[in-house]
Amino acid sequence: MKAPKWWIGLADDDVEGTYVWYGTNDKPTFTDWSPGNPSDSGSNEDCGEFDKNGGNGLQWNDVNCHALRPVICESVQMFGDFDLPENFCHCQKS
Ligand SMILES: [Ca+2]
Ligand SMILES: [Ca+2]
Repeated sequence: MKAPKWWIGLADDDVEGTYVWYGTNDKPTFTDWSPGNPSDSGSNEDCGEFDKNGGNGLQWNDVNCHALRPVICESVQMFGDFDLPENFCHCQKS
């Protein structure tokens, strides 16, 4: 993985402070927020990201949903090693 940060598919844009998985609205059974996060800085951070430099490394941070990040996708099958383009997606709900 080349990018330093990636979307992980968690958001609290429906109910502030309650993070759910994008697409299912299930609450996560595991979290790995970096210290001090989720911080909702500026009352403006509703999407979760992996941060390569976060906390102990690859811990989670909440950030503005309009930030552009590559996305990590759940898959049941490996299709080989490939890189998604930079700025491929963001987690803003439509
Ligand atoms: Ca938030
Ligand atoms: Ca944050």
